[in-house]
Amino acid sequence: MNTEKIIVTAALPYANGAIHLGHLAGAYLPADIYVRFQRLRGKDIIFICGSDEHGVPITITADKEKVSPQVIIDRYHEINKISFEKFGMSFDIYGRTSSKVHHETAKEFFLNFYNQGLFSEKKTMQFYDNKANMFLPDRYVEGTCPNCNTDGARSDECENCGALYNPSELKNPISKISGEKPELKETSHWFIPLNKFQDRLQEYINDRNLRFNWKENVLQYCKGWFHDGLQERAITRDLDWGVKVPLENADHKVLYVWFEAVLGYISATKELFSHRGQDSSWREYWQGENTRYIAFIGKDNIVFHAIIFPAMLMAWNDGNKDKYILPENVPANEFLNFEGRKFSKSRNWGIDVLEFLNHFEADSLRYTLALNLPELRDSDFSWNDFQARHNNELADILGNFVNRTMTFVHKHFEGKVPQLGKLSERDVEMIDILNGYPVKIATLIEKYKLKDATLEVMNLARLSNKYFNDSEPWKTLKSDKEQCGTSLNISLQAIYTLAGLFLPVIPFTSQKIFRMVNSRPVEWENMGKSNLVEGHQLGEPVILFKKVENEMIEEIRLKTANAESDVKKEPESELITIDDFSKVQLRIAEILSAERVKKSDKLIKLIVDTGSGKRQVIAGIGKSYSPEELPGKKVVIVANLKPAKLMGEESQGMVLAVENEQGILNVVEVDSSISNGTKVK
Ligand code: B3M
Ligand code: ZN
Repeated sequence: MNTEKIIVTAALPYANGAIHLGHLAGAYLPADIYVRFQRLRGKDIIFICGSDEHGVPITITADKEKVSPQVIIDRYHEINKISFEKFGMSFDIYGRTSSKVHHETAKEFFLNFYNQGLFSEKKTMQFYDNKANMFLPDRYVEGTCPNCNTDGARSDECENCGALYNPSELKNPISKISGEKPELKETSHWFIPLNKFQDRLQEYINDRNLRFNWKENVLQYCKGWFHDGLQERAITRDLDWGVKVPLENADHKVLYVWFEAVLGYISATKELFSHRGQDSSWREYWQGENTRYIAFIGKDNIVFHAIIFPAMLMAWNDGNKDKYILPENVPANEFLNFEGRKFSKSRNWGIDVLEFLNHFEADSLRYTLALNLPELRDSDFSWNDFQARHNNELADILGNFVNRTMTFVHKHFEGKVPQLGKLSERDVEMIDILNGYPVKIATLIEKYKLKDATLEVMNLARLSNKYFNDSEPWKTLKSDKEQCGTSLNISLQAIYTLAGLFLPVIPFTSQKIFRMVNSRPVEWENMGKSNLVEGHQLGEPVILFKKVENEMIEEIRLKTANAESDVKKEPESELITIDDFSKVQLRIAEILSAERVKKSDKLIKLIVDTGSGKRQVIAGIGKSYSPEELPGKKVVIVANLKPAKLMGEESQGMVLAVENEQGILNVVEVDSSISNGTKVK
């Protein structure tokens, strides 16, 4: 049997903006920790990432800046590549979906499916801008909602009331490109029948979950999709930017960005091995029976990686001799907030990676993020926490332990590893602890409990510090030099173990420590053993972490949390009287339960307690929240709204929410101490 191989991929970020801390905590840091760990275990592993350079997100940014999409992708590909390098991401390749190999790979998949007769071709009506001579993707058209009459509704959905409709129903449509009224024109697209794969996908996820323990948030999300029933999905678009549909009569049509972006993992692997002069080796990974494939992503990408991509690979495998492997696991994280709020570029809320690393070390950030990973639910980055973690843990515990041990050995043992003499009970205990640690940490990392793994390694640093203190080498130096040497020897082995086990999380520091002890990491399993032999000459001690002072935090806080000053001013609309306002009854209600509305990824059915009873409210927040995170929230509802039907479900009221620049909704919440039914004035 050929030896086990591992592919790890991290979501390909759109090359239309700079990576921020939220991205790092969502997918990239977890992936990097995992990969570095597996490399230390001697595994044959490849780590794949790159820029996602197609789709409407890119063209919209380009339109806004009045430059070509190429300018945008070149700029952000470069920025993100450098950001990742400085942050210590150890990708084997950072590819681009604009590459030739990628276009060929994507076309190959499309044609293969096409020739298998997998697709259905269907005619639909789509907005067309006569002035700009192009079909308008959804986000390029705005109008008035046919359901609630709100302006600014998209061509097929209203963010305000959650209604879904056909583009032909939208009132007063306006093209965002020309500002003109677009016309509806017939177009045809190719659809992939995901419904035909539903049973096999469910079986696949069940199987992988039983064997590899999928994360609860991912399972729940998939369950929601299966519950609603998978539908046919259009995999082409009328657009000029992207991978051209490789058929005659398909001018101005490209592959839907998600259809080809996931294939970017495969094309980047091809590129990696062609750089290495082993053109066909990519198959040993993607088509090797003994390959484990793990896809790290953020929660908004779950459906594409756990459902659509596997369905595509199944479809390929149905019609071809060379079979692709499917993901073993898709350990998606939830979102990271910044100082209690969602990241927002336009409101200047949050911080880009490069900016951060202009002020602080990558490892301080990696460590803090690792301890705040949104593994099960959304989490938060705060400057106070960052400062405290850096000062009280990295500097005071790890840095201090390494430094005091190293200086002591240099001062009293000529910088050489002292002999191990007779062992006291304390010594034996410490040696046992060190021996047991690699397995303990490995078990956590294999389960994607990276937060716990990081906590535990820092605990080892605490224990080591305590061991040093309790051994009092400064006393035994005079009373019992052999015993003194023994505790220093064990402390040095602890430094070595810490450097090894911390390598996946804080690789730059780890390297410094290995240089200090003048050695190199052994395989993970052996990291807790006596790896520094007696008499081994150590290197010079250096300070690992300088303190982060309050002024440094205040300076950057001002720079990066300038939210209020930047909020857009709403144009003054017609004024209303206080009587008009008092017609609207706003009340506090508590969400008791939440579930997705069938066949809608948008709508969530809420049962709320309004103080005077329970009622059902349908909220269009399904793309921003999973049902599990809603119960318990105290929200504001419009209590005297006429009941309305949404996708067949009656809604008795409306939940207030605000939308950020990424289109993520935040429900307006109040403190849990406010009672249900309280009037909002
Ligand atoms: N570019 C979405 C995102 O950046 C998308 C991921 C593609 S992974 C194949 O979140
Ligand atoms: Zn509406």
